Amino acid sequence: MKRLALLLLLALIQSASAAERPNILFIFSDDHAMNAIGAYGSKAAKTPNLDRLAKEGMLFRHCLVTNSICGPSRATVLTGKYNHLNGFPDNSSFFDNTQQTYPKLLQKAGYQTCVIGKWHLESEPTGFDHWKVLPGQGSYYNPDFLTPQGKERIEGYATDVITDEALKWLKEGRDQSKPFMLCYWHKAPHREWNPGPQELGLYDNKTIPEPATLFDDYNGRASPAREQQMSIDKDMTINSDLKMPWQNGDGEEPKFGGRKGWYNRMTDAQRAIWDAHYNPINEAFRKANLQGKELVRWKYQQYMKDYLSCVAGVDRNVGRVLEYLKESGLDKNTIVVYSADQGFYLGEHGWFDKRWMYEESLHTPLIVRWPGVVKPGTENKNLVSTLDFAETFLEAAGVASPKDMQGRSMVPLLKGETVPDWRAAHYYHYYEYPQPHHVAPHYGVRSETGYKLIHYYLTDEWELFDLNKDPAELKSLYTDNDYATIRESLMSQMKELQVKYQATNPTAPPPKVSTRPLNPGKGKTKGKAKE
Ligand code: SGN
Ligand code: CA
Repeated sequence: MKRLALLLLLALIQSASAAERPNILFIFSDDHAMNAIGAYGSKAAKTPNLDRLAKEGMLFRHCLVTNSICGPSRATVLTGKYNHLNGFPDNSSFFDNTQQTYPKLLQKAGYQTCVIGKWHLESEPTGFDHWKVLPGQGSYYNPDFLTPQGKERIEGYATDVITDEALKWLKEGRDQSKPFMLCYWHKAPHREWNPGPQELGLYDNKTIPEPATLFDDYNGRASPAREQQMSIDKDMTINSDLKMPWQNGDGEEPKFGGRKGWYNRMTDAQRAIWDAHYNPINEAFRKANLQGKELVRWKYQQYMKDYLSCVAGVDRNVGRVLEYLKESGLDKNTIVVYSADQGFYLGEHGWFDKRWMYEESLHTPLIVRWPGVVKPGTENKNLVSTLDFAETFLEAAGVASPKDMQGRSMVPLLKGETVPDWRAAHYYHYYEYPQPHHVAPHYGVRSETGYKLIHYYLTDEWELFDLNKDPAELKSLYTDNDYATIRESLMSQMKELQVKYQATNPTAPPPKVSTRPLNPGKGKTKGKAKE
């Protein structure tokens, strides 16, 4: 009899927990290219924890951003809207924090909400029960954080510190009777790709394979590809990006920020580890006196080693959080999402940075583990978007999406369902110009069938790519007669999407808040966006 009662009780508890709303752990890193994740096929990147997450979840091959740059991408994720509607088209914007966001809706529905780490939206976070965010870009070493109580500096390496703070909130900070949404948002692997003490040297004695387009000549494309300022050759700096102390002969001495800024910020102990790693590399480099292609090759290797070391720091820390979820039993009812604000160039076209509608920066990683819903080890090839995140989180939490959000919930895709009317083409618009990096503003569409149309509207130039035949996007077919039908069909898809997204006047400057008229709380988030 007793046994029966016990069994009944167990069954009751189980059905109650099955009906419980899931927690959401939203891991978002900064500038993490798909090509730097093992699960996406990288041969060089060491990402065992992300790879395991992919094995236990679903990996999306085509998660596309709406504007490949930090603040705008985050604004879209929060609002489920394009930048011309959420007022944040470029990094010098200021987020109207009175507008509707998914964290506010989840909070209203009884979720505990929290954001820790990179924010870059300049106004104070709203809709969060707890927040602790980096000012602007934040620092890799001994980062400052903005909190409702003011500024706080925490000693350590940003990726580790952000994780410590996230774990602290998970363990002690939240109301445990409620489900949670934790935005655990990393600074790494953003420029200048400063690795943490634990990862320095991880790629010593390794040679990272070069992309086929490292020495792209930009023929076959419109003028913007030639006129950018994001090339490893011309724009990657020795004294900051490549960690080299300035010396006579390097050109003008950098006056502020850059290496000086972050190097002086380190503690003596951190600096000793740093110097032990970089001094021999720097000496060898000075001695070698490389020129031309050899110099580009060296810069590429050093860039990639730093970048991948930053990625490895993110991966190790993701592992710490996943371990805690497991140990606490939270893993059973927690959706884990890994993504980044955009992709990044890892030497493709000779570049670093992002911004373009070309594949490497248009795509961003997306891996989702959702026990009992997502079949482990699966892949999805639909054109999903960061525009869809808000509505996906809301549906997962059982909250209805407001009509004015512009994405679509990915929950059916996560359940493995085929959705015949999923988007056939994705709309994109990049605005920030001319600095940094001098990438001409453009908008366009990328179709599910592998065609892409881009309009650089300042010079009225167009590009059309056939990704099936030219995956590296080296030859525009815009004026090729064989592609006339495809061009017309892309053009009409683009116009339809502009109507759908209320973007029918794409060349007009989008509404943007660039000052601070919004009553941002106690005004702790000082200053304009520092890029
Ligand atoms: C800084 C970087 C740029 C980068 C922007 C925007 N320069 O300005 O290379 O494109 O941030 O990045 S740096 O020398 O200061 O690193 S974003 O991810 O925040 O959009
Ligand atoms: Ca970014």
